[in-house]
Amino acid sequence: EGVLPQEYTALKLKVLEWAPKAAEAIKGKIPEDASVYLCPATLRPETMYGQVCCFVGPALRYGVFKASEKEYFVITKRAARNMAYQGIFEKDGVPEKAVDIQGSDLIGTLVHAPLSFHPQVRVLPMETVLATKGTGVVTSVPSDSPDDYAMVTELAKKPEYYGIKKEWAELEIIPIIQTPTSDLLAPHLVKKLKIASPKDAKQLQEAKELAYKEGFYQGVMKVGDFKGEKVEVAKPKVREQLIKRGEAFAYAE
Ligand code: A2H
Repeated sequence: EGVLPQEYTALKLKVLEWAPKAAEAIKGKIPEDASVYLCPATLRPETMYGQVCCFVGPALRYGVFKASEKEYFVITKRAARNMAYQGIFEKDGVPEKAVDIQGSDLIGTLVHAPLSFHPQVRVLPMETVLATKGTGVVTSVPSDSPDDYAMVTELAKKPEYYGIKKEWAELEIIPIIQTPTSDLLAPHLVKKLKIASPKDAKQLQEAKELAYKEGFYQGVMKVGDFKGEKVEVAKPKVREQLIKRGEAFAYAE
């Protein structure tokens, strides 16, 4: 790990409809007039137009933490502690956990994805989500993230195995960023490096590095308010816009 803190953008994906087990877990424990959000941490806010689902680790434990009277966040306990320390929650001190939830119980929950061409997306499983990084929640942008592309491809291939509906993993992948190589850089690299599944960790690492460099330094926005601008320039602008609208907040670790 580097010495400098990682500056994430934590997105607020509002829960529209809970999966049955999650609904049971939260019943009576959250005020009726409060909103609950899944809060994925991302380094690529400018790609949020391309969200198609939201990943959680099925084996991980999450909490529903009270951010304010009206807002609750679904994140790991570790992230809640960091957020409390960074003054993100209304009340200082130990974060207040309203509910404990197993990642697998969140699968199928319907959330609102800010900026996305697909405003409503499902929570889906990804076994490689780390409990030790970010919030333990990862928003999925298969156009620009090789990990995300490999995972949604796998989910669409074996929906029964993962206990999901096939259509949840089959939302259209829309080009967001044009680079010299492609306007769907992640799918292009996954095919080129012959990555067959999310378990091909070594090739995925390589694809991830290639995609990040080319996307950041040579990418141009194809969509959104900053269409035609370089990714380098658009990234902080999209981030600011999301934060101003109350759809995201700064989170560091
Ligand atoms: B990124 P770094 Cl389009 N476990 O967001 C595994 N991966 C996690 C995670 C966790 N607990 N928390 C965050 N991440 C992912 C978008 C994206 C991302 C794109 C392209 C590349 C990319 C959409 N997914 O990341 O180790 C999140 O995915 C490639 C580095 O802190 C987050 O940004 O550098 C990124 O990893 C943070 O990884």
